[in-house]
Amino acid sequence: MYAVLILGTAGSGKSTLASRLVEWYTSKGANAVTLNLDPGVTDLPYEPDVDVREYVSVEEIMDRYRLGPNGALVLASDLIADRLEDIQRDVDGLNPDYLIVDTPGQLELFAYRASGVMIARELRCDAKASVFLFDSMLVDSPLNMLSIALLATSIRLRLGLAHLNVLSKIDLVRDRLDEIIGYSADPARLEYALQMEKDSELYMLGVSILRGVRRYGLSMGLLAVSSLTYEGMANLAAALARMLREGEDAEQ
Ligand SMILES: Nc1nc2c(ncn2[C@@H]2O[C@H](COP(=O)(O)OP(=O)(O)O)[C@@H](O)[C@H]2O)c(=O)[nH]1
Ligand SMILES: [Mg+2]
Repeated sequence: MYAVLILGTAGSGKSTLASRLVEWYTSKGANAVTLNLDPGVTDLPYEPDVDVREYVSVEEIMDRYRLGPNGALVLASDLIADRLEDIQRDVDGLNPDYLIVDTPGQLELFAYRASGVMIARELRCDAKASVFLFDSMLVDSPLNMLSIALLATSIRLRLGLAHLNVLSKIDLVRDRLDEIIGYSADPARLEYALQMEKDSELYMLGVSILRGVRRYGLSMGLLAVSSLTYEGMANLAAALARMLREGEDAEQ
């Protein structure tokens, strides 16, 4: 079994892409299943095959620990780490070729607390990879592009997984797509664009960060994908296949 964790800021398109990837693999004849790790989600664009909400209920936690919704969500996210064996048993019972892991809407509740690292390290499978979504709608300036690249790099540092950077919702940014992809493919171009930044302190900060992340954070550029039009899905699947096969070879 290969596991693919979908990560990104709230609303970046994680759940939608998770369901599209499962459709993609299923259409190729593979057994692909979804794992929902968001204990607080109320409407998912797919029916999860394995669901953390069966084990962790935000409402119950609010009652039992007398917490408000935010506190309960934090605790619920932490409690996922204790239910990993249950999740693993459910997943193994389905015997999938691909497990697509949809992570919580609030990235920090997963990636920067116990459950993210636990899933990244302990989930048993042949190889794992993470996909980090750059929300096209948030990449509206060179500095914002850089700040999301920094976040992606931070997540990579935190989870330590093979990592793919993906530009999501490209159907919404047709007119800026070449520019955004150009920045990701050629950090020198991004650095040049940063020079247009009026605030010199931000510019200096931006350039120092860019030099730090360009080697690893943006080294492979951005894969452009739309879950609405399915553009880029074949490229994404191919890049994942390469990465997962390499990961599998490294495990053996
Ligand atoms: N136009 C467009 N909208 C998208 C795409 N992917 C997701 N969305 C929309 O973006 C919103 C957030 O998506 P969702 O998958 O729930 O994001 P999540 O919070 O990261 O799981 C929803 O309204 C989706 O319909 C896409 O590729 N194109
Ligand atoms: Mg979601």
